[in-house]
Amino acid sequence: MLKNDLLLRVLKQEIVERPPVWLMRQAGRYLPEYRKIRERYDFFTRCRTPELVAELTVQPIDRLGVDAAILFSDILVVPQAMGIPFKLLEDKGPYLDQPIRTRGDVDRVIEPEVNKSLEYVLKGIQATKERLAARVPLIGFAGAPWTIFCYSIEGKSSKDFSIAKAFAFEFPELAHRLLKKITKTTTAYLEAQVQSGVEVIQIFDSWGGILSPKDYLDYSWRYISPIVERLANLTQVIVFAKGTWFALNEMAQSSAAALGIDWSCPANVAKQLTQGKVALQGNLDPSYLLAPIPTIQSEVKKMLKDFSGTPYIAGLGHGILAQTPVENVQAFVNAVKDT
Ligand code: 1CP
Repeated sequence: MLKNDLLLRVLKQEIVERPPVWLMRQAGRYLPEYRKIRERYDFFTRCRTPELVAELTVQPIDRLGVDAAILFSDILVVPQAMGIPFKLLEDKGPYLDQPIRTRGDVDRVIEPEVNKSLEYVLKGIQATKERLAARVPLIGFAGAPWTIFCYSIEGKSSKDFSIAKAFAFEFPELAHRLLKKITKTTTAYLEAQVQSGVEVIQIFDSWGGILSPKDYLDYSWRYISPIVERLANLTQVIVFAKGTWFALNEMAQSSAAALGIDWSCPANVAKQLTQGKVALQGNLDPSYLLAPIPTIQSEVKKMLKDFSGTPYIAGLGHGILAQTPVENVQAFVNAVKDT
């Protein structure tokens, strides 16, 4: 039994004493104890070493007192296991020497045995569960197929992923073939995470919002949806698809327990589009955590008021920025907990 099951209760649409709070990228560079480990081990070594995964996952629990842990890992471990050799360049982010651009490239992408090639993540989950000692639930995650597709074709981060979009629209059959491979692998991977002990799954579609409403349904939601339906039999699923308020109504018809909302969508619009069918999670602009603490406190107050009356998880509309002062992150968490 978990000592703090606020998040799980909200995901079951139960009435709770206060909204649970956790933050995307709560393990990360804003934390001095994270930076210390970062000096000694490169990024994917941190992801591949179960003791480091456990340590980095638990750091924000110890320091901030948030209501959930999110596994320290990355969405790019999935394409790596599929034979797409992502690197992470200091201050540049994900990088591929040879992005996927041809039919041959798509054909060479493998559908791995996830229990083998991603065993290190599953071991990381087990090590983390021990360290957490049932204090809070552990959230596992994966990238949405569309977001993984974007990085794999573009080969790096981008403002608009114009190469990935051009590929999708020029070679739709090839694009869908790759998306299907990613979907199959991601489904198996998330099932394995649940079997290893995560209590909640979040799917990150960081780049869903670069698509038009029609193309979002065709290239992204079409692949997220079967993952959600499959995983919902095993656990509670949160879908965070940034910039896709236009699809909230459609997504709320799924078996997702919650939808992540970013700051481009006001609470009342999110509520209206989802009609109480799912819990809502979000949605403060992470840049507000760079403002003075009294501003953070009043923004949290407004946010909680705006989302009241519906099952709700307090958080940000995207990840914590690396330059955020820890005291400000703590002030955000305290402001939610003090309500
Ligand atoms: O120390 C460092 O410089 C590494 C920075 C870092 C961290 C802390 C990266 C590289 N990944 C992570 C961890 C991470 N990534 C987590 C851990 C749990 C937590 O939130 O605390 C999670 C959930 C992710 C997921 C992730 N990786 C996403 C989806 C969420 C989002 O931010 O939109 C994406 C798009 C990535 C790709 C990625 N990995 C790392 C970076 C810097 C990026 C983004 C690059 C870009 O902007 O395109």
